[in-house]
Amino acid sequence: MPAALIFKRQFLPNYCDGHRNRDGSRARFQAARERLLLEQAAPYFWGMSSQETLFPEAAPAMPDGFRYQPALISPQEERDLIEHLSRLPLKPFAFHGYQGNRNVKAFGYRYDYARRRAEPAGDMPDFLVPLRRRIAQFAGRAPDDFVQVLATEYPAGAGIGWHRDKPQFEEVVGVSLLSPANFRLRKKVVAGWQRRSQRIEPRSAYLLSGIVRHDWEHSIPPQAAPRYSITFRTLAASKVAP
Ligand SMILES: O=C(O)CCC(=O)C(=O)O
Repeated sequence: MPAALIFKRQFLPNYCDGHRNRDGSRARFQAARERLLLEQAAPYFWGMSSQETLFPEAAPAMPDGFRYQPALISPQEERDLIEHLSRLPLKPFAFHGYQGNRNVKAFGYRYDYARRRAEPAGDMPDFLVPLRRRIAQFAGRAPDDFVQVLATEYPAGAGIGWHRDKPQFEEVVGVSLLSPANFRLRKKVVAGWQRRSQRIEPRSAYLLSGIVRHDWEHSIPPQAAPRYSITFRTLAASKVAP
């Protein structure tokens, strides 16, 4: 059966029993109605299989190694963490003399951009211990594996550009606080970029490991509302400064 006829039968149930003029031609209003419905529905039809037209389009799968966990912590835990974070001596992110519009504080290790290495930083504060236990459970690792923590404050209008985490670090778990964000992923392919994204809600966590951590870049576009993130990282054993 021609595609156009399948389309008409599917989207225009009255197609076969429309009003007719005396001479047998279809009444004008019926033809106009048909045209309108065709215009509205055609984009959903062409290019899809007849099976797909029955269901909304499914979001493409996220890359291997990406996991997302909504509601990892409670609203009260979120409030307590924000209270602690707001008292930390956060400093503007600095990169080769350029200052980003987000504010950060590293624990365990910090990345030195001038020397291109991870260097020891101050101990992780006690208030992060229960959260580290929770994210380790989510990641299926021991809490002590997560030896690096970065607290980041994004004021309204701030985001983070496309990047991969430094090779000194391995797995990354990020916890979001205060407002949602669009976590974008991209990977270079022959014809351009393959792209994915995940809306990350406050109190949620995401994991980057394996393929998504090594082969994909990630970024967060500037947002209207302030947000905090706490990212925990394991070390890539052989790549740490002696
Ligand atoms: O805020 C976030 O969740 C992303 C942080 C990030 O990509 C980074 O610190 O490298």
